[in-house]
Amino acid sequence: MIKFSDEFTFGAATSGPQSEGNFDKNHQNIFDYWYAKNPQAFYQFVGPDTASNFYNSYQSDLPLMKSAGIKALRTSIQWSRLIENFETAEVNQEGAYFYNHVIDEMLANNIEPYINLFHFDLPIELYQKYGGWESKHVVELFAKYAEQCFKLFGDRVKYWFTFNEPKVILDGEYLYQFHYPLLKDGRKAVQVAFNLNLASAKAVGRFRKILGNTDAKIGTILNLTPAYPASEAMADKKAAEFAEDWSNNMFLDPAILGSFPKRLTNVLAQDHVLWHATSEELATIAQNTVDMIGVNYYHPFRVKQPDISPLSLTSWMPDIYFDEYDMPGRVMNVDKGWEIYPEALYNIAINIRDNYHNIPWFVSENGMGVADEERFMDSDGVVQDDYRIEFIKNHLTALHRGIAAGSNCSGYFVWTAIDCWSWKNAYHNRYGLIRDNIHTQVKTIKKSGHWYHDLSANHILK
Ligand code: BGP
Repeated sequence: MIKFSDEFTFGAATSGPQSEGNFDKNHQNIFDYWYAKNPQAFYQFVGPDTASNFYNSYQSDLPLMKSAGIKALRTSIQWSRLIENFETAEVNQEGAYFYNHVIDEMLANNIEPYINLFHFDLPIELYQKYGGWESKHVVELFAKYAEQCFKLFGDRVKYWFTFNEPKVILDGEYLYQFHYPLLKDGRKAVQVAFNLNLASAKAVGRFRKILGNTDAKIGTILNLTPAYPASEAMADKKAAEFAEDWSNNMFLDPAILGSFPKRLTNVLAQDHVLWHATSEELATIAQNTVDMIGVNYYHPFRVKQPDISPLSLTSWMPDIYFDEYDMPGRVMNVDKGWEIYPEALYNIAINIRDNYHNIPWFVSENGMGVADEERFMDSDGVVQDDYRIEFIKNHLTALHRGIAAGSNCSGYFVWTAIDCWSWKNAYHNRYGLIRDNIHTQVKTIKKSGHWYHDLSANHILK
């Protein structure tokens, strides 16, 4: 039996583009655009147009979430819904009406809103006109949009986040071709990494001006994938060191410490791919660090020395310095293709405690995506998802050890509340505590949702 403190928050996470549906939106984001252009890129041709219909059903979805024990909900505002004119950040009134009501309904249900400003959903116009995050002009437009959000909703929202998983923007859009525009360009990825860090810092700066004298807090949400070497061999350890800097520290360091890891910038400079940055921009990053961090954790990052030398003639990619390593005997979620390794959550807790000023943080996503959950439905239509309960339990157990060791973690947000649309995978893998029948939009609490309700009521993990 493990006891979590009374202050510990049991929540859930989702995002605007994955839950709302496209209803009444004036602008397309990159996923809306990509789906319209190439629906076959998405599992069973299912796009983001309906998602889990949150736009129309938030008034009934939120009480359902409450019944599943969710005390705080992290979701995101869609830039393409809230803003009418991206240059001036003029607000779209219908968009503002929607988010105002969602926030009010959350509060009415005693669900604390955790609001994120960007979850992969770049307005397509900004890519077409400026190259999206490759452009510093877009960085400035993001800061203007953030400012509007703080002004519109800052009277009720206490927890703000600039980005979700900036690293995945690099991976999906600029390196490994799983998000539009499907590029493979290591040099651009490096610049985008800098620009995203700058955009986050600029938004933090606007936050300090507008909400700085309130009790509101701002952070960023990072997917941390601790890098473990395949062996104790020096070459494997070096590979893991680079993977750690590239995947985790390139975002953790500027967000919390205000500067980039020297070990990484040295390599990038030596390879002639280091980003363009002015001293003024570096000062903006130094001066605008966050109050807290959200950590999305799903799987570890096991690496070994690359099969071919980094000196080989090839275009620059970060993985000239490491190969991924499939550890024999690892526990897998085969449906998603991710290793299950709860211990990493303990390692993350200790890393934040020891290397990042023990900054306040929480698990902003963790969960298990499983295909064909009808397999596990009982005669009442309730998914008997014992595997999900087991997954959450094991991760909470590792996390609790980190907290007992002094790490400043204040909550656990499961991904996700209601089954939602998962990018290219659409509805292939389901993560929810609540099942969504996507044909009827009837939503039913799974066994894990009932279990989570008891957990969040008692704070006791049995
Ligand atoms: C995270 C994203 C989420 C969510 C989750 C599950 O990287 O922040 O948006 O989608 O992963 O992954 P997937 O949807 O690819 O199964």
